[in-house]
Amino acid sequence: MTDPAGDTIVATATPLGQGAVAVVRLSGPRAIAIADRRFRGATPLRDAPRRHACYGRVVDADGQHVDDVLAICFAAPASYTGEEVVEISCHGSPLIAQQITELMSASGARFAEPGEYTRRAFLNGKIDLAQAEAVGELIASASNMALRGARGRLDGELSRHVGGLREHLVELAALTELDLDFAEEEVPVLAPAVLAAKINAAVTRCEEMLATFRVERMLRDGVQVALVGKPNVGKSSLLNRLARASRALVSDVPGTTRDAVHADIQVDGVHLRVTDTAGLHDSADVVETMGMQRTHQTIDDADLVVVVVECGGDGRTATYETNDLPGVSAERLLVVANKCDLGPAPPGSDRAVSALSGEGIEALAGDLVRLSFRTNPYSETTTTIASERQKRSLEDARIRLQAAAQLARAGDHDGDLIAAELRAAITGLEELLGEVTSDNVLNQIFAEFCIGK
Ligand SMILES: Nc1nc2c(ncn2[C@@H]2O[C@H](COP(=O)(O)OP(=O)(O)OP(=O)(O)O)[C@@H](O)[C@H]2O)c(=O)[nH]1
Ligand SMILES: [Mg+2]
Repeated sequence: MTDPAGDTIVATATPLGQGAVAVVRLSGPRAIAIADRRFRGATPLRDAPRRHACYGRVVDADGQHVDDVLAICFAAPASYTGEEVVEISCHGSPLIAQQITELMSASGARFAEPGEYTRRAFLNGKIDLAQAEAVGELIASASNMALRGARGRLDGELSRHVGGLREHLVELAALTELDLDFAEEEVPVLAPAVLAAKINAAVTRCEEMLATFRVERMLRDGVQVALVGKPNVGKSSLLNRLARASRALVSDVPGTTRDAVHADIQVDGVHLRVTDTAGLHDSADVVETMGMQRTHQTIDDADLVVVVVECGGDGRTATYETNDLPGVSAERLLVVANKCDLGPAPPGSDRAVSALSGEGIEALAGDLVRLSFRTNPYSETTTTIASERQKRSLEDARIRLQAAAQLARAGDHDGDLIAAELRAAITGLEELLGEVTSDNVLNQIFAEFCIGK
């Protein structure tokens, strides 16, 4: 196996804390031999059947009983890492798990680095790089939707999609190169217009995948929703209603909220991070001005900006002027009229709610999710990309394909240039899958993993 260090690693695979069971995992060419030095069961692990739970004890160097355990041995390559693996389940005490890990280390195993098991799985060809990243994403998923995306990538959806595109480009490049070989013959294998159309179709596929990046980010980190508006319109009251908890101070004094206040809520399996902000108006107050600067930052970062106005107000707070929020495009904007218990909603508002009575709040929560995904149509079957790295590789591929398409459209038989661009695009896709990769890239990816994964 392509074990870079040729050594056997050990780590606790379960979180440090009390639980029913903790698992210590060894992986490497001597995993079973090392575990056997501390395992006492009906038979030594080396003679036990593979993938079979073996009951026994772990003992320390003096033969003292450390814990009763179940050990399962996996023979290479039929394991998570593709190497020989032993998983030892002990009682879920962090102390016991640590003792067993240390005993295995004293018997010849090395403490694993973060993500080293998954890294080995990648290096041994059990999974590709997009799938390795999906392991981390799966564990970090904060919502059901995020989980579904990560699950799909781990199952190889993205890899198949990108792999299919790469195959297609390899064929196109080969046909283009074929044209070069028969350059004297007047009729090209592929007419320039046909070639350009085929390359353009590949550009579209890259763009479709790139468009999913924002969606995945929203699913993973939560959708950022900003509540903004004039003072006293009820932004903080709305936040509290949405969060079903008293998160922000509410008072009839304008300028109550100074700092940004967050509340995390789950709607339809999506995690929304709603931020209440300092009311926007002209103020000489230093602290309030600082708060308003924060408001502008929150607006810049938001996926959706909810402008709160009020019903039956003094007129000044009931209207929203587009020039109040320069730089916020219409599709990122929702105007919500609060205090609908006091009167009709002012013209120009998209929704009417009452933070006081709760009217319209549930519907609003659902709308926040729908609107956030409006510009990024997402369905359960969409193949999504999740990491910055995947995005960069796809962008590289797209730029090369666009250049190739332009050359093809020009139709001046620049076959070698077109082929070179196609080959460069193929390299971009191979980078995404991790077929060409550097230690640096791997270090970056796996540093974000936890130890034992
Ligand atoms: N009648 C009625 N009053 C409301 C409603 N929502 C909020 N209020 C009242 O409006 C006043 C201001 O509410 P806040 O939530 O503090 O308003 P805000 O927009 O956060 O104000 P600042 O933080 O000062 O910008 C309070 O007295 C609330 O009780 C509503 O739906 N109906
Ligand atoms: Mg407030």
